[in-house]
Amino acid sequence: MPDITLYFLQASRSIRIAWLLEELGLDYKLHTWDRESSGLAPPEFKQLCGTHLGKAPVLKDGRLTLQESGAITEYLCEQYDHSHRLFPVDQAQRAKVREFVHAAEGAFMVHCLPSVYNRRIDATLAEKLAPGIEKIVANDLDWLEAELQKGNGRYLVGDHVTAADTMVAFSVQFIFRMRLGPQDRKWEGIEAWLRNVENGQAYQRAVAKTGHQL
Ligand SMILES: N[C@@H](CCC(=O)N[C@@H](CS)C(=O)NCC(=O)O)C(=O)O
Repeated sequence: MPDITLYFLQASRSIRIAWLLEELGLDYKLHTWDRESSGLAPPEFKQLCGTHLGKAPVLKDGRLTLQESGAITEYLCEQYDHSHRLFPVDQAQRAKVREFVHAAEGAFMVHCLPSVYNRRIDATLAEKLAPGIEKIVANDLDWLEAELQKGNGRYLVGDHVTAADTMVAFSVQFIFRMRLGPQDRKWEGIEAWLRNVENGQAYQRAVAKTGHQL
């Protein structure tokens, strides 16, 4: 039996990994931490998680300690997705899933986070730069909307949850919750997809176990 522990920070990307572990039907120990009032993870998290960066999520599997939600996702799928449900074998589908796994951080989060940092540093500057950043974020959301229109609209790739959904959902929830895109636009396909995956049993179990709330 694997000896897996998830170091989970509230209101964070950690939900991606709790959800994936539930999708994979794996047993895992869960350590949850609330954020400090600064928004940062508490010092105990940083001491215990065993990484230099001290960012969540962190996964331990036996003697392996891993950070970066995308890398953790790929590791868990390689190790435990024996039926290749989360990372399909079909080459084209697998490539699309990998594209989304990377885009979750490398496009969606990279493009919206400057606004979050600007808000923390200087409200006036944040307001000045927001329209430019919103355009880039809107372009990412337009891409996602178009991808959903090409498929069944319920999942990003194929006809069931894959690692694409478990990675990208948080990015989009974060963009909507923090109002990082233009507020005069709506992405109905994305909203319907989010409702669908959020209603999934594994996602619901992950939320119930961790207390995740954004
Ligand atoms: N690219 C990393 C980002 C990790 C990250 O920035 N985590 C945030 C939470 S979403 C965090 O730990 N923030 C608290 C802190 O920096 O103390 C990943 O995908 O795991």
